Amino acid sequence: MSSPASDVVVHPAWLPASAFALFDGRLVAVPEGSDADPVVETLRREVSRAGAKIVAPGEASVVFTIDGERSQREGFTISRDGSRIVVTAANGRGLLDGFFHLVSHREAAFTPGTGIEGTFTPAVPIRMLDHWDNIDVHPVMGQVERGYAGGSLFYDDGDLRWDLSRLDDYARLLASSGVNHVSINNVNVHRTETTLLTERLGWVGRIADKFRPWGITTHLAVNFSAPLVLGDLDTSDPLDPAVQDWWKSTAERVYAAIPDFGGFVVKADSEGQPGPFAYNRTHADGANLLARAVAPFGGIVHWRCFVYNHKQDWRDRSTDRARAAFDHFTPLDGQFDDNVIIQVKYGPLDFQVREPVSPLIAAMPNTRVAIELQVTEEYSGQQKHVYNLAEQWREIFDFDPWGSGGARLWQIAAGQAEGGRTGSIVAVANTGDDPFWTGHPLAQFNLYAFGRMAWDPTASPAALLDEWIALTFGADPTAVGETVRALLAGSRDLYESYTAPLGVCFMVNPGHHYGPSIDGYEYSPWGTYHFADRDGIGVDRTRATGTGYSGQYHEPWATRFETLADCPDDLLLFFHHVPWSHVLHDGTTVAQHIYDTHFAGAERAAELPGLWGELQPLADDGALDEALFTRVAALLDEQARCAAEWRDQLTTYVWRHSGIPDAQGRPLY
Ligand code: GCW
Repeated sequence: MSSPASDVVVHPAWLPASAFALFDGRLVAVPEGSDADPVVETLRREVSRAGAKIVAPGEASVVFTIDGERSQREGFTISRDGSRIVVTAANGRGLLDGFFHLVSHREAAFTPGTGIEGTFTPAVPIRMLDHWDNIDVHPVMGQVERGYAGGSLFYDDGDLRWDLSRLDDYARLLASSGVNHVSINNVNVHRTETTLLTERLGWVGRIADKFRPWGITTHLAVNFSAPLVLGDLDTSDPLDPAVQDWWKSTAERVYAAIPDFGGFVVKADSEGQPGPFAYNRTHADGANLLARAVAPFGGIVHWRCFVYNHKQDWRDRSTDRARAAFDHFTPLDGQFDDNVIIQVKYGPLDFQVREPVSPLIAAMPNTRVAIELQVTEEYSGQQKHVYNLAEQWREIFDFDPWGSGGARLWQIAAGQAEGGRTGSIVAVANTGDDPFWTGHPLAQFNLYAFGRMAWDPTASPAALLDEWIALTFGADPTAVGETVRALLAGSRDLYESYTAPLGVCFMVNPGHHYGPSIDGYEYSPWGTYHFADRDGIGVDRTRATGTGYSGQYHEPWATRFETLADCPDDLLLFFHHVPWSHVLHDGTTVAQHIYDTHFAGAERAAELPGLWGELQPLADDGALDEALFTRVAALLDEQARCAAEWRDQLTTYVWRHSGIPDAQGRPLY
């Protein structure tokens, strides 16, 4: 076991004591807990911790009650009985969700007529955070792959953390936001991490014990070649009976140790991870192999679709990474077992700031689909820049793959699209052992918003921001709240304005993916090109003259993306290769658009430190957490610096390649 964690002060995020003020002194009735449903006991503790007194239902002003006959197993109902609030649910987790619903509504919760009553049911049953945590510190990726918030909350340099008590606070934060499933290791499952299934299974059990009282189910990412990697067999062929037996007996051992284990997450045939292709088998063969091992116990397999050739020849312009997931998986629709959920990244490339929604999500009506998001900000400023992910998720969830009048994207995961089946909403976590949990303190908002939007994918980012600000910083409209709102609202558009333009993607430094490197991936094997030259820029993904990717969409999008005049400007360079002088819908040329957005974006970023700096007196007199103030101040300086670097590289690149001067004569180098 590793050494005890230092006694660092952990920030309460959106659950400071002040957030519970309305329960202080209140009389509340809560059922007795039981071994069968430990979350009820958690609720009792939460109610007491909030300062309420637990009393019999007859004396209470808030009554939590379990209704075993309730038709919805998930969610809760809030009603009023005279002046009493009654929260009803089928189980402890439903009641806990109801409790946090009241907390998040603050005064309104106890004010009649404010509309907090009703039945609240999550859109999807599985709202999962995937942690890309390594046990061993990986030589390139560190303790947490794409982690920007310090080390792992679970592991510390080769070992399980000696002190897991911080997971109590973590699980509480996740549960309060709506998350109810976690996967606890990297999907790139290295040798040591493979043993979480076997000799290190006890660790998984200890972590699951921490999440269980909050109604959170634990899953594990597994290595498809585990039987081979662990040296038990000389094959991982999914059709080999010995391999099938290996997975069955392994699953039996896992469920004997952790009876409520959630299931497996798998990255196969992707970026060097092993998979069924090695045996000429399909991904349905592979997924069903694992699904059949966990099915007797109610387990689920989340099978990722991030399958593409990462050793592409950049000279070959016919291969298109964006096509790959759709091409691999749509022929398999209908072949996956019922307990397989196909996990698809929201875009066809890789968590970019602007890419079209993946056509695969709407192309498998006979398959359960999970939409995969990244809360960790690999490509969106790495928790050094302010970036409001909820604003981006709003657009993603609202995308209408069959055109207006048809289902929205989120409804596919929710099983509400025609012929569709219920899937899940999943995101890669942005947390670590950083005292602020998320590196950038304002990135806590994204964690909160993920849970809330996985529960209610129609939620408004502005309303969630208000809710989160009130919980975290207090409800009164203060300078802090106003400034935080000013920083976060619109921050996605701001980031986009000074980074890769018009949906062209990447242009980041290879490897770590932070900061500009316009040609960084241009001659690499990764399939992420922009094809800029003296004449123009962009990827021709049309059916007429390009890779044909536009044809993977249903109408009206297939035609809209294909047709230069109709393609949305913000995705122009994703679908078309155009001259620098191409005129956008607003009348500016591509070259001038890049100049204008980048100069304006960097200028705006340069103003942010000053805006935040106005709060200095509040930090001085203790009204604002000084450590938080200082951390944000330093990060805003870095954002401003980095935005200027992006501006100068992008604008100079355009100038040198196109020879088109900036109409406003701003400095180019
Ligand atoms: O975005 C890419 C990341 C990899 C990651 C991969 C994936 C875990 O750069 O670090 O690997 O996606 O989603 O599997």
